[in-house]
Amino acid sequence: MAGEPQADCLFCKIVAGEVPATVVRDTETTVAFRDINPQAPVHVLVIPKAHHRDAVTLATEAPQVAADVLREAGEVAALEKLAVSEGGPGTGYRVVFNTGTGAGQTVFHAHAHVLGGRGLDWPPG
Ligand code: DGP
Repeated sequence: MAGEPQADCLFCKIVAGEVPATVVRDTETTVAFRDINPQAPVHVLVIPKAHHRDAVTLATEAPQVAADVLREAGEVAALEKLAVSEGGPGTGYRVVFNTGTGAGQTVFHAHAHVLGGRGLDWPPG
């Protein structure tokens, strides 16, 4: 059933506390933790606690939780002083949802990457 924990899912194991992670925020529906392989000075993943395979599937199956993930991305950015309202050089951040293997998705449990703390090129690679 949609949203049920999957035994072979790494991020479900992080939600369950079976795999350790450096958690920066925890809500009823989401958890945010530092990426193990950071691509920027700030690189935090925001995930729904429920299992959905990617962000668009999450938005279809549980739209309120998709909104929670996006709101939490903003909370993480504020916590990490990336939010545009902080002003100054290097502010602003990117929220990325890699979707599908061709786009670089390697963990099939929906997650937002929150990246910042350095200049971010456009277009991305
Ligand atoms: P993606 O490639 O978009 O599916 O992103 C998956 C991210 O998950 C990738 O940036 C690395 C991160 N990651 C993989 N394994 C672990 C882990 O065990 N702990 C943490 N904190 N992050 C992980």
